[in-house]
Amino acid sequence: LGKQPDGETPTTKTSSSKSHYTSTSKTTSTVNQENTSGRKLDGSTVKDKDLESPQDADTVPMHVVRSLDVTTMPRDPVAPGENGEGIIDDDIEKVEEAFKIASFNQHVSDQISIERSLPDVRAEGCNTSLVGDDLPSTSVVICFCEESWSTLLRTVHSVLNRSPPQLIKEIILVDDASSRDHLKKKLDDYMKRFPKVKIIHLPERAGLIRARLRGAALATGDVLTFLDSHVECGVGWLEPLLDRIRLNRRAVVCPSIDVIEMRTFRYSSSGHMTRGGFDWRMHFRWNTVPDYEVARRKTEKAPIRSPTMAGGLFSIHKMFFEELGQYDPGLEIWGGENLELSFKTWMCGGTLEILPCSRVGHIFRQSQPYRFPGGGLQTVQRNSLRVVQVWMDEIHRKAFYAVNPELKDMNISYGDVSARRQLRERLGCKSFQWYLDTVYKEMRVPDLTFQASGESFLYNWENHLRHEELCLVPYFPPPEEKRPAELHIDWCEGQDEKLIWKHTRKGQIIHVQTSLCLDVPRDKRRPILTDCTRKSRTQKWKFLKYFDK
Ligand code: UD2
Ligand code: MN
Repeated sequence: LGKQPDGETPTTKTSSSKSHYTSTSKTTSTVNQENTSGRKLDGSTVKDKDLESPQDADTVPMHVVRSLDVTTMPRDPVAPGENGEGIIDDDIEKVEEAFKIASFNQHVSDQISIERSLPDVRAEGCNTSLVGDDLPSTSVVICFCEESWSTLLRTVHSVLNRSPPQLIKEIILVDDASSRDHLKKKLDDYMKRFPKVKIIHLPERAGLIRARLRGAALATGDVLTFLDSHVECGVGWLEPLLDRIRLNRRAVVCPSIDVIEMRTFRYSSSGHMTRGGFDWRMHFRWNTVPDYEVARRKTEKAPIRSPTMAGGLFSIHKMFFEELGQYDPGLEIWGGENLELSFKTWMCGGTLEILPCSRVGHIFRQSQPYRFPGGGLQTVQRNSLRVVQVWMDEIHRKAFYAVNPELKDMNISYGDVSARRQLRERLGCKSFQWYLDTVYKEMRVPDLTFQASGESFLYNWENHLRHEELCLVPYFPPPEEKRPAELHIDWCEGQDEKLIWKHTRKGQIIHVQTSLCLDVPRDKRRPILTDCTRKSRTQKWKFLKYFDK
């Protein structure tokens, strides 16, 4: 701490004044959460012509991206946390207390400079990449709720220090009605020294989705860049993002998200081989880049096409964000908006990429330091339902309910989605099946014909006990261990006979190939396979629900 920030320099002329990046500030300054129809304010509903990519995009003058982390220069290289090192803190009481407040080790964070240096973990060749001279400018929107002081400041300083100043139109901090004292006047006072930082304090909790919309409405840059409030941007993080949008204004781009370990604050690379997906519970998932995408890309540093984004860190042209109807303002607090934006980006004419040349570290935490007024699970389920109802085709909606039968019974009200469906219609978006076939080829739609569903397994008409792509199979320990057959889960693909279970009227679940029964004998804690002739009570099973064919 105590080092003078050096990121703020007088604004130079930005590219927004250039002809093919017509400023959109006029149309967007009045955008509020009611205007989410995807319709332009002049009433036209056709796709925005200004979003067509400039013809000369790849013949313009270029320059080499930033490769030197300027903040490493005047500092003590052995100070705590420098170069992304972690700190092991043995003060267990303090650490526990810190986790209670922040859901991460705030105690360690407070010991690390808010301008600490980071390792350059970009993919090979990134530090000599060329980017266009006329990059669009960006407004960085960071919303926060109950964020810790040191992590919030480190976020803002990393943006100021590691971005070419002329590209940053402003940094908009949206305080989502936090109650903590340091996020009020103290924050306002601190940020006064940075003319580019604007703060809005929302009087009432909006949730991260509507808070972002409030920030976006104030933005005057060409591109919106969203960040979480506990990140650290790496050297040269911004230019690759803006360069992709310069080439294609319907490109939505994410930095590679590195990991700031929540206990030690060690910065570690997430590599160059992951992309976003989702499962049929509508949870975001990290997947290994599949072979067809590896083959398409010629180098390690090439953009990775990604079916979905994690949600927190990305850049999008402001006009494209508007064309897509921004976010569904009916989404509450947290969750679902990442899949909504991912689905419609692909389905409605855009692309979504992760850039191995742009690195931003994020503190992944296990819980949140803020409350969910409507209940955590309920809120996320309701948000997911809205997204499913609007963006999936009939067959995928059915698949979703089949994997989540409890949702049908709970009859959760997801509110009115007609305006969002109209948006999809008006934009002439492609089908969800097209999206799966084209950008998420390895994703399979689950078999819808289940005969029964339990808490964690579905029993389909092929007589498999399935959990998504995984199936229940017997496992036989080596004979010398003299242990009974156990159960494992394995990929369902290519297992054939091994997967077949017969559920009898009396309740037994028989593994057909071996004629053994699923059992949890009293003295065992886990299910095993035993002789069916025991006919014991511990061999009787019941699913939560049974279905007709
Ligand atoms: C991930 C995303 C997050 C968001 C979320 C799904 C990353 C790294 N993070 O969860 O951005 O897309 O998935 O919705 O991809 N916040 C508010 N008001 C609220 C709740 C949160 O302002 O009511 C802020 C919060 O302070 C943080 C940001 O929104 O800066 C994201 O919340 P998070 O960090 O708790 O979400 P995360 O990273 O678990
Ligand atoms: Mn986060």
